[in-house]
Amino acid sequence: MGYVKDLFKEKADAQNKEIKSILEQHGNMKIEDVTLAQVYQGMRGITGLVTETSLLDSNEGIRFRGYSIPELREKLPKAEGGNEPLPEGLFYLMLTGEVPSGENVEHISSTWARRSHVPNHVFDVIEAFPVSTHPMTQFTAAVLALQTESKFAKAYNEGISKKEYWSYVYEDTMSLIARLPRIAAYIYRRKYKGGEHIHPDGMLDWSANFAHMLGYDDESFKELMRLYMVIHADHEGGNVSAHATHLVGSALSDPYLSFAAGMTGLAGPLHGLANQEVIRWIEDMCKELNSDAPTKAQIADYIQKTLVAGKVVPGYGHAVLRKTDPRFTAQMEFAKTHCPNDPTVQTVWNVYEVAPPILESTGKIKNPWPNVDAHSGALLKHYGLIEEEFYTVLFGVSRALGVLSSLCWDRALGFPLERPKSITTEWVKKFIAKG
Ligand code: NMX
Ligand code: MLT
Repeated sequence: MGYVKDLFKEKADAQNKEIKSILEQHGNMKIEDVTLAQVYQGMRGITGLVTETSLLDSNEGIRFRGYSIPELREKLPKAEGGNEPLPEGLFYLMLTGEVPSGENVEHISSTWARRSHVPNHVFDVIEAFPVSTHPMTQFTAAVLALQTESKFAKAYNEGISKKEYWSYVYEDTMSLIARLPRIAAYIYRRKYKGGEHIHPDGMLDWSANFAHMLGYDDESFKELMRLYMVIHADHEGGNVSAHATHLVGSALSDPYLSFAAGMTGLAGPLHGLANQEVIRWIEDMCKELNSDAPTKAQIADYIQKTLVAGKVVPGYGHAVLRKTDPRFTAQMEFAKTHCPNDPTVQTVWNVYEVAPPILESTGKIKNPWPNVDAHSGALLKHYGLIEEEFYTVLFGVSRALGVLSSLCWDRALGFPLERPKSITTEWVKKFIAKG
């Protein structure tokens, strides 16, 4: 058994004891009331899940095991000569609750490199799609095709004890994360580079190898990938991709099936597809104005036009956050160092100045500030990764780190089938009438 796995088991045993004692002593404690408005309006503000890997504060943004993004950028191990945190370290932190050493991170990197082989039938499944198929559809289908490799599904079939679930979910988690960059890069090179695939380089860290297989060997692009993979990894448990993975996993569907469910949710424009939509929105604006650098007044007019057309301004707003997303700020800082004069980056910054007061003036948008997706496309475009349909796949590869480490916790803590109660409007009317 690898030592990360041992440490995880030790932490999970301790957490299990603690939860047992919390429930024995305080199981009947009420944490909040639920209103009819919440039930009808997307369950906003209802606390109904336990997700150990990260916690979102509506004003401050995300913290992973208590650490903010600036703290992660400082504390997590970096690649040699690099400044950005390695996502392997974030995975270790989310899984064990401990900040890893350089050696811990190298262990994860080499484990993932060792397990990265993707069986041929997965490539055959990708090849069966017309090249025009959206990359998120190809990606999700490839993950489902990879389900043939699930150790959990096999062990369950053979009849394992509940106490062992976590161990097989952990093994699937490690192998699935290891394989995702190869699958994603294959889809990218097939769709956009005429099928000229690039072999993995087992000596590189997970993100650098991903960048390499995509065809970007520039050191600063590799740094961007490391940062990108860290900041998109997790956003507590209620977001669509995390919640979907957790929900499907609660039926004891294996990690491949559960993660595929999360990815079909991430592919929606109000969730992860927003990164594609942001770049399209900027490009449509530039095309309409016949300019690479629209003025703030032109941007303001275009935002008004978007709102009048009954559309959302992509990259703005959030179901929980009420301030600028620190993931936006981290990308802005990266851009200030690496590409401050890029025209699309400058447009993103101009939108940031102009959009919030306009959105606020509608009187209905609860958060007029940018989210993670408002910035990411401009950075990718700067390095030549201009194919915006692919952006959500990058988000998906990163999100695997959070949702799959959470799935390990779900099984290690023995969480049951998730099945909340639903009601009908008829039921609501009777309830109101009763007073
Ligand atoms: N542009 C225009 N209208 C908006 C926006 C926006 N960016 N954000 C919210 N609204 C509208 C929203 O459609 C709703 O209108 P109506 O009452 O007519 O249905 C009203 O404002 C109130 O919505 P909120 O309560 O502020 O937002 P909610 O929690 O329902 O939704 C989002 C959150 C993220 C779905 C929403 O802000 C949005 O659609 N944003 C644009 C898409 C986006 O950037 N998504 C990415 C989120 C991050 N991620 O990666 O997942
Ligand atoms: C996320 O990263 O999942 C998004 O910001 C959406 C959310 O948190 O609801």
